[in-house]
Amino acid sequence: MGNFTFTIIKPTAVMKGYAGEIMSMIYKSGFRVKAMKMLRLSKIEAMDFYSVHKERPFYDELTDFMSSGPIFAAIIEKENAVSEYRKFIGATNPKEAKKGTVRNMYASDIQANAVHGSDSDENAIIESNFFFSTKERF
Ligand code: FUP
Repeated sequence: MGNFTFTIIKPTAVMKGYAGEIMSMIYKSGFRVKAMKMLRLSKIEAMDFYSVHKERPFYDELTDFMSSGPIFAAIIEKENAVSEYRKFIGATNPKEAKKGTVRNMYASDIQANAVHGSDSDENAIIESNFFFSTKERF
């Protein structure tokens, strides 16, 4: 099991001013921040990042959404980070997300579901490399 994962605080959550509260929850759950930045993805970058979903019906809408405003991207560290973080953020669909999870508290709907969390150690590496150089990691 790896000790880091990659997360995004998505455009709607940033726009609504939830980024600080979400980061605070992340720290309080025992994650250490290894890297973090605020940026806006272009449509092309969002399509590249979500290319695993390119055959899905929601791909165009999802990549429009993910490029619609600034996001926070971060690499966070904890033992069993990928599974611990997915438990912490809750189900993809906020209607199914358990009480107290980030998506239960801050998601608007299944698309604007507040945060992204890598689904495997392999993807945590790929996604971290998409956003951060080695000089940006601590
Ligand atoms: P997750 O790993 O929890 O982010 O969920 P998925 O990999 O299944 O989905 C990736 C993203 O696609 C979700 F964050 C939101 C979006 N999505 C939709 O917009 N509509 C859907 O029906 C399912 C997912």
